[in-house]
Amino acid sequence: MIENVFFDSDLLGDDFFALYALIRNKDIHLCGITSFGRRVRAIERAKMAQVFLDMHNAASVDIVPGADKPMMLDVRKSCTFCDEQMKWLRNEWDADRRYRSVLLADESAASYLVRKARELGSITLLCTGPLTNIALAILLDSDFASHVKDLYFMGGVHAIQGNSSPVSESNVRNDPEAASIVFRSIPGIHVIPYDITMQVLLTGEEAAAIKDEFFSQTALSCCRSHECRHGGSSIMPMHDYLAYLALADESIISYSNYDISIETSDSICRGMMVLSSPDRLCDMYGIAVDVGKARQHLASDFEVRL
Ligand SMILES: [Ca+2]
Repeated sequence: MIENVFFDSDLLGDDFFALYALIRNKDIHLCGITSFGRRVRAIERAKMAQVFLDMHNAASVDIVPGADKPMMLDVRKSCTFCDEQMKWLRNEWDADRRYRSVLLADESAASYLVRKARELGSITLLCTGPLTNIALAILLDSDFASHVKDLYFMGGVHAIQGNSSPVSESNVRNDPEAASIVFRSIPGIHVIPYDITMQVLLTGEEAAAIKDEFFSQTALSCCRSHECRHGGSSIMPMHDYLAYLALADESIISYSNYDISIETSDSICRGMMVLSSPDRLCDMYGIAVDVGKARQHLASDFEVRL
């Protein structure tokens, strides 16, 4: 059993694949969700997560909205392809339903994480968006990092061209200062980088074959987004779902040890993840993924023949 898990996410598109797998996995105890917003604000994303959890009978999970912008940068342009699916969830919120935990009073995501870390003593973080909320928690409480048992992060790129700049991946590039604080403060981070998330893919045909309509339509939106932005084939890379799998099944990903830092200078390298030879407590950078096994999990979690 993996106890005291918190999901910090920008809750859009493939984040919901990770969330669904998290709540249906009986070996993981998901305590709370914290959201990061941009064009669609964190509160709106938290409401969508609330609707989603209620639909799937996961009523005991806390949901707390977090930061709406990076620590220093302006908000950058983000994908709009999932807007229809998200709008559908948002409309469900507007209907006459009773909601419980979203907006835990006036508490921010960072102070919520600090409070829960103190209460529980030890927490595990699964992070599939920019690391702003985690960095703010570290700044709020100098002991916060010592309560983090494990942190799994979808982000960074090394061996291939990035999706945000030639040398950066968007979760890091969208808030390099936050990522830098987190990597300086928490040792032993499991990094699930773009290099390997681009190896676990759904095709457009496979997306259309998913039984659940919400996931099928979301996957098709992600396929269209990829086709439009990168050209070529209609595919959905399972970035955030693979980060979930790294937490759920340690045999899926092989890691190499590096001392990881983030380039924050105002240059074309801003947001680059720098891997140095380890000379202190190491981070773990994913270098290979068992694609067959990852697709088996995917087929089972989303009832689709792959
Ligand atoms: Ca995400």
